[in-house]
Amino acid sequence: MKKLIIMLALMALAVAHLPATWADMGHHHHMLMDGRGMVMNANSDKLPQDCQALSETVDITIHAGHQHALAFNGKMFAFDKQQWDVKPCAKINITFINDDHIRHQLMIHGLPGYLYPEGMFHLELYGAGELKASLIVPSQKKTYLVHCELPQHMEKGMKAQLKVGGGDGDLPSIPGISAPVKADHYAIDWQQSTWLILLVCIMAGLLLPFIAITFIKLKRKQP
Ligand SMILES: [Cu+2]
Repeated sequence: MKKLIIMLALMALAVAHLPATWADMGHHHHMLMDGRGMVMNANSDKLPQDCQALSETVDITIHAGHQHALAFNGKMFAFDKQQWDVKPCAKINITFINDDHIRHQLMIHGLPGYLYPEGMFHLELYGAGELKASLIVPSQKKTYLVHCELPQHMEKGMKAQLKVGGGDGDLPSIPGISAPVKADHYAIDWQQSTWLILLVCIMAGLLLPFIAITFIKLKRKQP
């Protein structure tokens, strides 16, 4: 009987602790999830330690999708802009819009870990849709990486940069902004047939004026 009471007491204790543990987990990771997507580590009110006050509040709308990559050769996905500039200690209200029907993320890296676990601000949409979330940046002049971490999305163009106070340089491989670390190489496969096609094209190019002249001469001779 004593054992049963102890067991029941332990079970009651465990059940009582469950919601607290869940709440704690949710709080620790600052995570919001629903059927459309998720927001991790949003921060609309906590000032970084090095900021006395907010310098400005900026609203930024960021589109993600295949159509935004059309401006860049060889790219598949992109954001509609590749760079944003804000003041040190700025609050940024982000509206993230996914124009595709596949998953895309908007991740900002290198933020202070005491406000953003793992230094990361993370928005994600599982398909077309819209999400809103805010963050506050520290005072340091720094360039932050903004990208989509899904396999190959960054390599295929979904990479941008957020400059605070002018930033500390450009990151590599930002479409339209900085040179790639490894440039795409479209090699020509020089086979016998390639040479033959090239030769035929050159011959045709050389012959064309003669054919045209002959044709004109023939036409003039006609009464
Ligand atoms: Cu993506």
